[in-house]
Amino acid sequence: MGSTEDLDYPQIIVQYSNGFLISKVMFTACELGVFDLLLESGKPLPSDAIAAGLSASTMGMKRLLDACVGLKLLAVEMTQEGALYRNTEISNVYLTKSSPKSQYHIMMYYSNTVYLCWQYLADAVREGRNQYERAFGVSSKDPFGAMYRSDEEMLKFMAGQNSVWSICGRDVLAAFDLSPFTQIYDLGGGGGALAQECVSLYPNSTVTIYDLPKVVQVAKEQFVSPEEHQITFHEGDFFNDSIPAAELYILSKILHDWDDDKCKQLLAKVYKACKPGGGVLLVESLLNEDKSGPVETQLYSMNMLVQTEGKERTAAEYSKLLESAGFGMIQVKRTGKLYDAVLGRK
Ligand code: ASE
Repeated sequence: MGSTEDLDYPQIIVQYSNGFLISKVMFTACELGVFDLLLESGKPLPSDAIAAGLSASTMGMKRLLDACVGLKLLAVEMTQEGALYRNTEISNVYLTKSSPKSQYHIMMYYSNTVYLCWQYLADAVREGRNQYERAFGVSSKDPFGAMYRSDEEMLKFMAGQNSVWSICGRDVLAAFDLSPFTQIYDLGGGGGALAQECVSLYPNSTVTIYDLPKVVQVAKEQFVSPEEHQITFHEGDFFNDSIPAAELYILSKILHDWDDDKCKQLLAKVYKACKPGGGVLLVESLLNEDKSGPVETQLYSMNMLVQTEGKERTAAEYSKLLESAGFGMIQVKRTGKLYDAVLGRK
């Protein structure tokens, strides 16, 4: 890291300029299956074997592998037969498709969808709205209509959103003792990875995933096993359809998709449905009160600008939204990871 006083050589400007090159190298190695092949092989491999195994050019693959070594995503050892490449520990755990902690799907979503929206970041800032029309030629009026413009896009989004809970799910659910709440609704629960973390952490709970009919259908078919008896489903649109009574509602990365008016509307509806003594758990990435950081959250807020109608907020902003809907006894827990937790009670 360059110091900010270093005006002779602007290390930080160079580093930020190259940031997207770093992302694309990692995304591409994932997409081509480099880490999967090296995991399956069980032994270090030369670049030509990796190239052949992945139907890539030897020259292109060699360059990609060397860049991955520079990024510490691969290790290389020199032998008489030449360079042999292997995964680092972190790549085995997070970059292979089959690992339970795999971040592969979120990276594919970033690389192939988010990336294209960011092409129009300047337009998003100028106009103050998302860029689906420019990026994909679909109306930006209904952001989830645009995000789910095809079954394939919806599946990619659901798989991507699921992957974050393998690294943050336990922390956000353990931030508060949720064991008094046994009847839980996960509004916009998507692929159900957070619901699965929830029933494993709270064995006496049942979680109902409330989401759009086509999301629920895919969740049942591809993400949640029918053997998972603590998880049930409810098909609906939480803005336009009724929300059943429950003890706890989880809104995980939901409010950040919407403006304050829509958030208040949804929270008022949740408050009405909520049983007395029940509550609502917001799972979001919290900005500092002066919005000075964390930088990941600031960047996510830029992404909400290009992709949704929402933004990332501070704990005080979420508390105000909760209070305006009637919730009280608001508690905030920062986890130190990407996502934090805010609990309000009825
Ligand atoms: C949403 C979450 C995301 C809507 C669109 C999204 C994410 C990416 N696109 O609710 C996950 C968070 N990551 C970023 C970059 O914002």
